[in-house]
Amino acid sequence: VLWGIHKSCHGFFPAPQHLHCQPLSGAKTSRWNDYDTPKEFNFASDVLDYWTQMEKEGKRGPNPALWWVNDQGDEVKWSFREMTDLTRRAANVFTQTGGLRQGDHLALILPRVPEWWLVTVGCIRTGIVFMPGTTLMKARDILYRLQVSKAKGIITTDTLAPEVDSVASECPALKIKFLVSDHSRKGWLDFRSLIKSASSDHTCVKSKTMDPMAIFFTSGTTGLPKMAKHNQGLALRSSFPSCRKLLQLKTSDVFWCLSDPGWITATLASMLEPWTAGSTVFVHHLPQFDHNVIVQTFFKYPITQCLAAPSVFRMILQQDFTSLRFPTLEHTCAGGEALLPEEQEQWRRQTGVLLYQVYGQSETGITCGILRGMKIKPGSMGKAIPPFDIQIIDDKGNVLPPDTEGNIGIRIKPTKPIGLFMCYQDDPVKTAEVECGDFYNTGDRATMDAEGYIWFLGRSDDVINASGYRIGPTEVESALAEHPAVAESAVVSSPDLIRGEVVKAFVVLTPQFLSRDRGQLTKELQEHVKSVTAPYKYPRKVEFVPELPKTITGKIKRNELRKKEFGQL
Ligand code: BCO
Repeated sequence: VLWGIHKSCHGFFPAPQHLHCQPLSGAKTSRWNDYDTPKEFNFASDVLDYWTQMEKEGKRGPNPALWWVNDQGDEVKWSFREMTDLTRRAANVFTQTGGLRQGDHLALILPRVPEWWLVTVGCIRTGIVFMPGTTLMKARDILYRLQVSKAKGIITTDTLAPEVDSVASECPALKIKFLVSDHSRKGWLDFRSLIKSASSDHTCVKSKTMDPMAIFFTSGTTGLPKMAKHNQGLALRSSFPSCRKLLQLKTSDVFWCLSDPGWITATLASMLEPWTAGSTVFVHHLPQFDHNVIVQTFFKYPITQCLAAPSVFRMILQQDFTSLRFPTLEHTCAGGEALLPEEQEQWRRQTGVLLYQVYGQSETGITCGILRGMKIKPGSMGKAIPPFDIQIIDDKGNVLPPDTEGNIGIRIKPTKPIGLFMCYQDDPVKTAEVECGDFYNTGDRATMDAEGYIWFLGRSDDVINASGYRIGPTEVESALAEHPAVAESAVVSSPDLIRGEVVKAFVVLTPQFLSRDRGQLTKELQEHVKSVTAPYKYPRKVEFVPELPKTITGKIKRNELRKKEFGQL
């Protein structure tokens, strides 16, 4: 440890009631309350540069803004000052070298490398809309995203560059490709060397709070992923006192979020939330999940807070570690899928740290949770976090009484809360479909008790939530359809002890494959899906059936298959 991280260390903010961030520009002395919506807001200039100024004035401790490590013993520690310098350079690389402009779309497909933070903030500085995606994607996933978003630029590593090159000719809007690598590649601009030579002189755009900032791809029941577009307000929400009460971060905190950088959780918890509080963002490269590495990391580094999918905690708890008493860990949160009360209790027993639940979607960010210090009701995902007004609604948007099952709805009328997605890009029909009376209908089922605690029950549609990944059945079915053995298939959710749910495919075989060994065919189909689309979507369970249950109009009754999986039929 090169610098002090101690539980006694005080943050910059003197007391919880002052947990707010004052913008450098604009209303210098006013604090943003839970409902404020300033006309202009930019995370880079209003938050990141604020902390740079605090560092310069000696008002922030020596902790880095970003602390990145990998398994080879490499470390990167950047202060806020360095972040400001480097992200200004990134902004210049995008606009001056890349020719990108405010409002252009940039596909961001990077693993957990320090450049991810330069790209995101560089985009925010210029108003370029970044679109994070997981590096598990294959050429067809990338092609779809580039085409549907009309992305002008892409930034990725040399692992994925050949996949991009294999489809680039089908993406007429794509003008510029940036490579994050130590090697060069024909047709690609070398981001690392451009950053070194770029000027750090850059004026941040004066973005309006309602200007677009990012697009997250989210899986739906029908068709391919939708583009949930967020404005700069997503970042502003992190500075609301209510949102800050969720984690009560201090400048001395070292926050580790294990989400893949392709998901909204990473944008929120690996960047916006901790930096709003002036905390340290901790990152382990972690190219593949490894519970041993995670546990060692908690012992080795002074991490004080952590957010991960419940599957991560579950996978750690299922191992036989001699001790999980981490020296500096104070607070842990789980989100992205359901968490069982037994798991919360087991985590508390073994680590001595409480495990809090948070809930959100790509469309919403974190909307509900157990605020730090709030009473935990095991199994509940907590209460609505202002400015969100969450109610349990019926299919017409009527608010249901306590303890009644319904859809989780977020009030959007008369005022749409800041932080909620703007729309599904270029898809007014799907945007309208999720509006239900005065509410945005999340599609998640739950009940709310008399104290406002929400209890998650499941999806109202066919979307599968496997270890925190939301997977649309159509994506998997269309990948399966490409294999000659598959006449047709139906993909549904199936219960799983570790991942909560997994993808299960019911497959009707083509006549020429009927005599083939089923075990071998299962492996072949799984490998096939892994090879044509992001591997987290592959069916971990496969069942061969003579036919699929269908409605009179020929629509597959996935609901029937799912209920059978969960033992309800
Ligand atoms: O199980 P198999 O070995 O057959 O296949 C696995 C992996 O091995 C493979 N894979 C993973 N990384 C790879 C790779 N193959 C090649 N190259 C790589 N780099 O892919 C298969 C599927 O992986 P998986 O992710 O389902 O399982 P894995 O690797 O055991 O990881 C487990 C988890 C829990 C770490 C992972 O599933 C995970 O990170 N889940 C959380 C997702 C998440 O962050 N969701 C949040 C979404 S945003 C949201 O909910 C809004 C909240 C505000």
